Amino acid sequence: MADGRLVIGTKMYSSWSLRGWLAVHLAGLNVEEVLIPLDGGRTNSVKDATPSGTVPYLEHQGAKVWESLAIVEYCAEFAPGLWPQDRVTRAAARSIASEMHAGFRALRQNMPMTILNSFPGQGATPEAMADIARIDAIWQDALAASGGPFLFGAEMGGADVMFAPVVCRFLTWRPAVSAASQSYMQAVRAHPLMQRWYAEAEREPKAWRLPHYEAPKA
Ligand SMILES: N[C@@H](CCC(=O)N[C@@H](CS)C(=O)NCC(=O)O)C(=O)O
Repeated sequence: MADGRLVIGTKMYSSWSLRGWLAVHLAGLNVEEVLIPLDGGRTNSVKDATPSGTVPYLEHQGAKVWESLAIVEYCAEFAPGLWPQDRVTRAAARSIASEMHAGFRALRQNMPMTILNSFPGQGATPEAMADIARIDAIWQDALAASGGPFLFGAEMGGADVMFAPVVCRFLTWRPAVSAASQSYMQAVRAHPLMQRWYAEAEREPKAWRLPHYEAPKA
């Protein structure tokens, strides 16, 4: 029997859900997956099922956790390896994870996560490109210090979880990034959990597709 449930949204589109889902699976929590198709606005069934009216939302052994970064932190209590062991490196990992959680609005608005689509060169507003330059620098710094293939070494960790939907966006919208960031994107995409997420997204019903995510940005 499961120890709780993880409520998520449409896998084709829900970037925040991907974060919660990766964290829960990397930590090996035994939870039932409850998937609610998003309607592109405030989805009533999400409002009814979660305290914040958003996904992801985790209930596990009496704990109720919303906000993707809080879910990563909760999962790290069961799998401390989600954060680097070294205090200074851990501070860097938490900083970039928090920066991702709080920022990069222009990227999110102009290059939404829509993982089954390919819109190379679209959505590249100056503001989105400024966000992308910052992300490229963050990734290059972390990879240079750790040696990769993930941001803080050999395994996918909490910072990678927070940036995984950005990798998905970049794979769809294809902005120019450094060679180091391209290798990083390949490593993230090749991770077994990412392969599973993409495969499950492909099996989602066509009726769940939303026009906002299915057209390239001008
Ligand atoms: N800051 C929140 C953001 C969560 C969020 O905005 N999730 C979107 C889906 S990706 C949502 O639930 N939107 C409401 C809806 O689509 O009904 C987090 O980190 O979890």
